[in-house]
Amino acid sequence: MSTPSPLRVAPEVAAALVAGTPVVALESTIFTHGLPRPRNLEVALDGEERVRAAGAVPATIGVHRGVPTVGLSAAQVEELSGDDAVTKASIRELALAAVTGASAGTTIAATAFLARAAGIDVFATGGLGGVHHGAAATFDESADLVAMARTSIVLVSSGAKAILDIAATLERFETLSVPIVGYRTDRYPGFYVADSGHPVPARLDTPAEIAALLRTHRALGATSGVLVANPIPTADQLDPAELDAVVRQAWADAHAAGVSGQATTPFLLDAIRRATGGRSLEANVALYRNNIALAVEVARELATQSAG
Ligand code: PSU
Ligand code: MN
Repeated sequence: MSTPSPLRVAPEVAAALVAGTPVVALESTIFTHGLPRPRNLEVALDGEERVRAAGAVPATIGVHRGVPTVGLSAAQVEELSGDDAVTKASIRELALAAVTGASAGTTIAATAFLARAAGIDVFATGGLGGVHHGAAATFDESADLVAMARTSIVLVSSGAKAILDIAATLERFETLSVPIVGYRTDRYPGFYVADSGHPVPARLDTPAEIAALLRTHRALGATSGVLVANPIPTADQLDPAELDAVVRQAWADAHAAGVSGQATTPFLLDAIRRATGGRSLEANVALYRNNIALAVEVARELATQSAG
């Protein structure tokens, strides 16, 4: 006997996919673990609203009471955003959450995985996971890396999170054969800042070209995702010189507190928020909105190109 799929796709999302209406996937770890309350809920619902206002359908993805869900309702988003018992699920925790009936925010890795299972082509987030500093000794690199190597989806982010070893992250994506394109930039973005200090391997200037890239990648039989690196608007970025010192201090605090594993990323983001008096939070929200806007345009192009 085979196990029926435990995945739930909201009727609105399923209908949009059938009709060729553009759909944009949104993750839930960003609001369950990445942003402080009550701002987390506000940002999550505002993100959905922006997708709708641009004429697309949002699919916020997470695990609600054991059900991996593509297209959480507003009530479900609210429940996940306010509950301390909600865990952080990467791909390996999905079945576990389903079996135990737990609620979980899904990381980029798990969100991309579920989005693809539902047939979604485009996903917007804030900052991508990657290789942590000291990974040569700790082996701590995000499951986002391997997931993007295996999942055929366009992910719009503002680069890897500033807390990461960016050079090592870019090397790993090269090894994993994941295309990375800068959107209207030659520099790889640095999450809270527009330039991480590293060049981006390639550049595209229009949503239509990005859509064509995914379609051509698939047509060649390539199975990885496509990373679109969309820089934070410079008016919204943090001071790059200040950020450097703040990130260093956040890491020192994490070591002193003995933080490791899944808790590392949320701890660092929160330490940076406190150290910048909340300005990193405003930057995070601004870049997330900017990524959602681009993701909608890419989803629209993909919907049009498939129809044609
Ligand atoms: N980007 C943000 N805020 C977040 C994250 C990314 O702006 O909270 C989350 C994403 O869900 C990402 C996860 O997948 O952090 C990476 O965690 P880790 O390094 O433990 O894999
Ligand atoms: Mn990790």
